[in-house]
Amino acid sequence: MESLLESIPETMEELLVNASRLVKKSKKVYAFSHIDADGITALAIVALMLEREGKSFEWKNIHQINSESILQIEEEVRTYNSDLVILSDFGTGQIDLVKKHIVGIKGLESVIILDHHLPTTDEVISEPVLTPDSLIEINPSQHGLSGSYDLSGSGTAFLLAYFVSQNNVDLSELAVVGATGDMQDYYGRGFVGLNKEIVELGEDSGHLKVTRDLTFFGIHTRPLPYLLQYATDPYLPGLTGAEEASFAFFEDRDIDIKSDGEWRTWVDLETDNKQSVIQGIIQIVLESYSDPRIAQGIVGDVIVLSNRPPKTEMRSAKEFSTLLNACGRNKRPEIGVRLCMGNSEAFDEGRILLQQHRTNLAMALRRLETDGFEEKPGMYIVNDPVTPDTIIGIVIGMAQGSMIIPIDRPVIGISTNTTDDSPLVKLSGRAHKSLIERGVNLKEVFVEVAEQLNISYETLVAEAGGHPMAAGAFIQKPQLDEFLEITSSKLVKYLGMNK
Ligand SMILES: [Mn+2]
Repeated sequence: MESLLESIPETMEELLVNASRLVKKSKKVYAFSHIDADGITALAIVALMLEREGKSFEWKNIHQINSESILQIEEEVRTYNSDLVILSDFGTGQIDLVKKHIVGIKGLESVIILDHHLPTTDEVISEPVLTPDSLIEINPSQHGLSGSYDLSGSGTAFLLAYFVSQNNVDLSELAVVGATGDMQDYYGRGFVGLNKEIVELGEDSGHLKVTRDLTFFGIHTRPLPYLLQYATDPYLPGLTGAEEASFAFFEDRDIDIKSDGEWRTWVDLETDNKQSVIQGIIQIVLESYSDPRIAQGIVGDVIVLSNRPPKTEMRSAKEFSTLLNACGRNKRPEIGVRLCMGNSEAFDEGRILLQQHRTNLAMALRRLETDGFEEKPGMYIVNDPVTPDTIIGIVIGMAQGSMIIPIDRPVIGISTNTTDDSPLVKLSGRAHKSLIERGVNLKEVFVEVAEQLNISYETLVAEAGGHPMAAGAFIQKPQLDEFLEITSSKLVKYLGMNK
């Protein structure tokens, strides 16, 4: 606990102290958050904090804050007559909209932003606001920390909850689930920075356990053969997608895949069986990949939520975050928030959504395998009018993870199947970490291209944001081709390509 507090930069701590004072003083709070696993857990943390403080509050997930949705937020805040608004996992990149539409609403005393995304423009100096309390923005990236691996949106929300009361220490679970969903442990193996401090706090208070185990998805829930058949990180040549081979793999090693007629999962295996499976997998990986680090990544830190029911998705940080993403991607993020808050009916509904989500992903991948992708200078393009904008990013990420699309260039997915029949086209970009190491920053590219177009058309034609390895943009249809052209020429420069 002390080391967590010591690791928070002083300037950020000041803001947290101030924000927790505003939370305690508030009477009616409206909390808004993003729809992915990080946004959902952030909102659940905020809602549980408010509930425990005995506040009246409302909450809502928003797909994203833009010039349209801000009007809806404004309307809700006015109608509810709240004195405090909390925005989590977004807000920094949209701070001008927040200032223009939310700050200063009659009766509203303060707005607290809990975000970890980088600001969209370089000018971080904000013009003076009405009173010092009217807008507090808490974002690790403004205090010398990284919002990509030191702290997520849910982590920032957790810090506020923890400053409000140390009884909220159990919410460290949700913070770690959110950070996992945001792939904050992707840059290396395991968590670093404040994320690591939060994991340790969760361990010390008996809510989390970090074990060294197989890092594959589904070790708590998937029947053994399907653990291999559906493995995509990494793709296992000969096993991924191969049902018979995946069954034979266990047979060859004399490992029962069922006990008393029930499927066994990875966590049911005895240590020596686990070791023989891991050896077999490592052998396949070493034979198929030139990079030995891929084999090293097969075993790593796996976070177990020790107080959650065994053999459910809630037992592991990785599966829990996937369950929440499934809720968000199926346009039911509120189910995710409720299940985080302990509602068991919501948990059952969430599992159904997860099943649907898997079916949607599998279908989208199959379409991609059949229809293929386009090759452009500096990038690959997936143009799929069927795949919804909410999952296009995951699909292109999985396509690269499972080698359907090569990883030597960023891949950009185009989706016209947008939420609410919006006239905008959604672009989703993914860059493999080897490209990030070479200096590729997709978020920067998208934001620069959007700004360039907005200036040249003298109106808002594109909005962009995200992270170096995973970025997104919304674009007016007529400007789509131009956006892609400029992006392509910028990426060619980044990659040092001459074609
Ligand atoms: Mn996030």
